[in-house]
Amino acid sequence: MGERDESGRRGFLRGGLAGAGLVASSGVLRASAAPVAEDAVRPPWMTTPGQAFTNYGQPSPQERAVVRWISANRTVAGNGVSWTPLQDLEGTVTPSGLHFERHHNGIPQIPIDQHRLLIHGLTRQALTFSIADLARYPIRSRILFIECGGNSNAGWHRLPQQTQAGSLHGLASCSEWAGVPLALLLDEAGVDSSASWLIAEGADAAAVQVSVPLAKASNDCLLALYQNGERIRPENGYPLRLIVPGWEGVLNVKWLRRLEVANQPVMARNETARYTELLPSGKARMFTFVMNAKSVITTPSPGQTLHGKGVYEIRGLAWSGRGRIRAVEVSTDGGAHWSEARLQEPALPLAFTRFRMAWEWSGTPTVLKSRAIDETGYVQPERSALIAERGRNGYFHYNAIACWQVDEDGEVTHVYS
Ligand SMILES: Nc1nc2c(c(=O)[nH]1)N[C@H]1C(S)=C(S)[C@@H](COP(=O)(O)O)O[C@H]1N2
Ligand SMILES: [Mo]
Repeated sequence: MGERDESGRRGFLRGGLAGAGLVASSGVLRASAAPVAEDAVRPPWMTTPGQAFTNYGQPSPQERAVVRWISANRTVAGNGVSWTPLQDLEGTVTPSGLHFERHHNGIPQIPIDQHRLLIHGLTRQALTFSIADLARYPIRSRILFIECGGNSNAGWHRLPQQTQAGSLHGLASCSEWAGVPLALLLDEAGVDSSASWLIAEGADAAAVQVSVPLAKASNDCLLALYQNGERIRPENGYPLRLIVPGWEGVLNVKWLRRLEVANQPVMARNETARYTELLPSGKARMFTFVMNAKSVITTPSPGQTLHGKGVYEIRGLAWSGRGRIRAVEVSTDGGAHWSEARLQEPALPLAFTRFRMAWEWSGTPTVLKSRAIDETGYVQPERSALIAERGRNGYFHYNAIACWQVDEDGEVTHVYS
């Protein structure tokens, strides 16, 4: 049955709960019944004309609390992160102004007509492109998540951190990215057969450098010019950004200025001192590019309160760097039983996938969990399994099942199982 058949109150109950009649008769989903006469009174905003046009729209001032949560590094200028408030958003696309941020040295202010992209190294010819030059190539667009490799790393702490879902897992966002397929420009430059890596460099003060295997670079990478229909926001890489679908956020170099075709990785700080981790065996994990499947329940989630027993819709996001989300299973009893949530269509590969499931809360304390399964059959692990595999030196790539406890007052907190 498609989403449409399941819309409305009856579908909600039928699709999500056995014994729907029982829930309906308990009256938990009713709207408040107002006397009809009250509807006839016109509110003040219907008695005078509204406000004037604006050149660029802004969210309602009443939504002022829906903001990125900033965590700035006080010792390095412009270094830090800001988190997407996942718990306050719906659907799958992150509003551009709420896309998470990770800057190593601030946001450069680049005049668009002075920006250049250089492609050089093991190529038949070196090429430079202005933004206007790039705009003459065919454009492709995809809805894709970007997730920092350090997202969710509070999960490695011994005690569950008490903060909102977005401040735990919101170094991940999803946008429509439009730009020129990188493969086209690599073809034009003429890549030497000895080449195996592509080194990308940003035009920020940190001059962030990363190495991308050439096979990935010439497969599905994009040189993005647009984000959610408009030019990329300054903080997300204006005017040009490399998009490496499904792989660690750091590879998605912002303010992209240089691509060097090479036969070895550059071994920059971000791939040696960072993003390399010791395993219990003493071996190091390195170049762990793909982001594994993850899911998080955004409603209800920590900091939110359920107002009494009855029917609620559990809502959340799932994504995988290996492709499409095949299923999301939800447990409302701490993991004893699991049921499949409904996925919002279309469930696109390498994009946020929204899941929803009806739940009748009995009013007794319980733990909510979700686990993502992607199209490769990969199943999001329990925290204990992740720690058994990775040991206690982990900092990056934490993707264990998140557990939200609902207490008898309906308050939601973060727990580990
Ligand atoms: N030039 C440049 N590119 C960069 C970074 C940076 O600081 N400078 N940060 C990287 C990291 S670690 C991540 S997770 C993503 C963050 O992208 P966003 O700020 O658009 O969310 O950009 C990557 N690209
Ligand atoms: Mo990152």
